[in-house]
Amino acid sequence: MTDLILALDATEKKTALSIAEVCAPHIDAIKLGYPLVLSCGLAIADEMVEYDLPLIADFKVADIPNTNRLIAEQVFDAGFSSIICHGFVGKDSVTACVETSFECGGSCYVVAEMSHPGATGFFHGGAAEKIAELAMECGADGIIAPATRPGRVKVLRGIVGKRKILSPGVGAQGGDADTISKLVDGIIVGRAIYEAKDPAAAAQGFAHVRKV
Ligand code: NUP
Repeated sequence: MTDLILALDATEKKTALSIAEVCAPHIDAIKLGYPLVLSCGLAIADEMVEYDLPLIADFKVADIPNTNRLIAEQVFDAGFSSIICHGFVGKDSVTACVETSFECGGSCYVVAEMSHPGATGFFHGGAAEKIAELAMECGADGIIAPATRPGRVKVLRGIVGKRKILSPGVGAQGGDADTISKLVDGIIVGRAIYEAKDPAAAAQGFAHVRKV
């Protein structure tokens, strides 16, 4: 049983808001990333307040510590409750995101391994494990790990213990909700919901894996 996080990558503001509105009763959080924020601005977070759901900023922040801190401050000032950062940039950069999240009353998730096929080129061979260890060392709230590779999620679970795993790749990327929901704390679903003819019904279709 898991949380259902809607990856709202629709780029048209009206469409995005109407999808969020109809899906809100069936989801546990909304993840916004570059597609929607570059199209509508960070203030889109304000317009989502009425749905009363945690907002996750998926900017995969990957810069020097000072810039990471400045980015995280903007994100939390805008009303987000969580931020996603990259871990390969190292301990000081991840720490900047984690500390800023803590100071702002939010949470921070570190990408340990990505879900797309090409991710194996860099994240396999020990890198994902090292990043997951780093995320724990830095006090992150959890990691991002791929729904497309449940076996890898099990390995990473061995490193992060009870800390949270949020998992993208369900649906459009081929990940299976039933399998992965037993292993993680949140599944992240984008196109399978927001591109559906009836997004609310598509979101409701995941009700059996939600912990409600
Ligand atoms: O490894 C990752 N894979 C991934 O798909 C890390 C991510 N943050 N994402 C994001 O999850 C991706 O950018 C998109 O917003 C969402 C998955 O969307 P979809 O494939 O379900 O449409």
